[in-house]
Amino acid sequence: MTIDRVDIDPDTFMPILAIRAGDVPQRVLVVGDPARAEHASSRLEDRRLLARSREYVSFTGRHRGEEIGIVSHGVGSAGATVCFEELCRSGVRRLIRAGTAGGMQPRVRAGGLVIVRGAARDDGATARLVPPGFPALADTDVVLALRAAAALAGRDVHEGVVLTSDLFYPHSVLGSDLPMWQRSGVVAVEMECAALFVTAALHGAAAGAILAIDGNPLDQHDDDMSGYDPRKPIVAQTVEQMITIALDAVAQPIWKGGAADADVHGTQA
Ligand code: R1X
Repeated sequence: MTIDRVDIDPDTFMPILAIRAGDVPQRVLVVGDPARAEHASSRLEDRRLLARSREYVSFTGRHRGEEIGIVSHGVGSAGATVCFEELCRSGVRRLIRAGTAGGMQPRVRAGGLVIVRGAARDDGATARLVPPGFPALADTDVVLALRAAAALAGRDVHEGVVLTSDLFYPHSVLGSDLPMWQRSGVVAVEMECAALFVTAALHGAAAGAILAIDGNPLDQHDDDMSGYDPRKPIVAQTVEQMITIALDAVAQPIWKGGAADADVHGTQA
């Protein structure tokens, strides 16, 4: 089952991703790292490189019989929003981010996986798009698709709200606000989910995210991130599982009448 393609001229050129709207599938896996996009795309059948442009590399191919795109969005909400906006303007209807994040609760540790339900908007880009009260929510059907794909992969996952921050390395002037966010109950910290969820919502597209945990800065008493080391075997293994789950979820049927067909308030279109 598919949802209707939105009415977009297939020859519209997306200037920053350097892709033609008509070449972009309705379902796209987005990842931060261009090398990870390239690596994940090796899982696709009939893989085709669409473009390499700045930090954005775009591939298409098929997974479980569905046309899938894989696109890198870089680090941080400002640049990632450019990517998400051009994908939505190209007619993408389901976007799943597969990325890395820091654990924010003691139980959320390196090697864990988090399915994201929503993101605290501590980023700069979404503040320029919608008022502060607008929530950055994952699409319910995408969350369910990710849960089902994780179960198929035999993986336990955490689930919850994450913090999307624009700051990776804090400085002594203002210090780190991670302890405050930990008290709020967020399960992980990363840098792009809020931008994805808000941009998708504004286009009536369905978005979600799954994150591989690469460390836990507060557990490690590493508030200034000086001990950050994502190159652990357990993280590499978890990233592979995350890609499997995310690809399966992005390829799952898009339910007619699901949130992808709803307006931003959840009313059926
Ligand atoms: O979202 C975060 C950012 O893209 C996760 O990894 C990058 C920084 O390490």
